[in-house]
Amino acid sequence: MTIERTISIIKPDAVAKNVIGKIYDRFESAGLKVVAAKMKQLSRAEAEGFYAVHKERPFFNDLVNFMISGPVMIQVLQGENAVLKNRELMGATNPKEAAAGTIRADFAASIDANAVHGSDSLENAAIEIAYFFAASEVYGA
Ligand code: RTP
Ligand code: MG
Repeated sequence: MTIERTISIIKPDAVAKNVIGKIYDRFESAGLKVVAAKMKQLSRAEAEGFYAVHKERPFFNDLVNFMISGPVMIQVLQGENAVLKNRELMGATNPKEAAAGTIRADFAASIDANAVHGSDSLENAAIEIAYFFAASEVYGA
């Protein structure tokens, strides 16, 4: 059994749709625990830094503009295989391809406005947690 931590971000579209609680229910029902959380309006520099890995991609500007279009809800999820479990709960990047019952299938409108972000590896999870939270702000045992 591997207890991991991962970053989840509820993106501006899902915050605006008022489905933070419904998305938290997916995490909790799957055995993932919220051990840190903050609502935040990202600055352009924060969003560019967070998605720096994509900075040469054609969709980078649209992605950054979308991520700063309203507040996001950022949380650290802790639990068994948290990184992969969160990605499974999220569903495919393009909601049209996301499996039925996943967060993106149920709450996302398009590949740009796709409701949630999740760390894609344990290594990136550690980097992303440190990007948004001080160690003292994470409450998992
Ligand atoms: P995320 O990082 O937000 O959790 O999404 P992801 O891993 O499923 O997808 P990723 O490849 O990391 O892409 C980051 C975000 O960029 C937008 N995107 N647009 N138009 C396109 O082809 C395209 N590809 C990616 C999506 O909004 C995606 O969530
Ligand atoms: Mg990604």
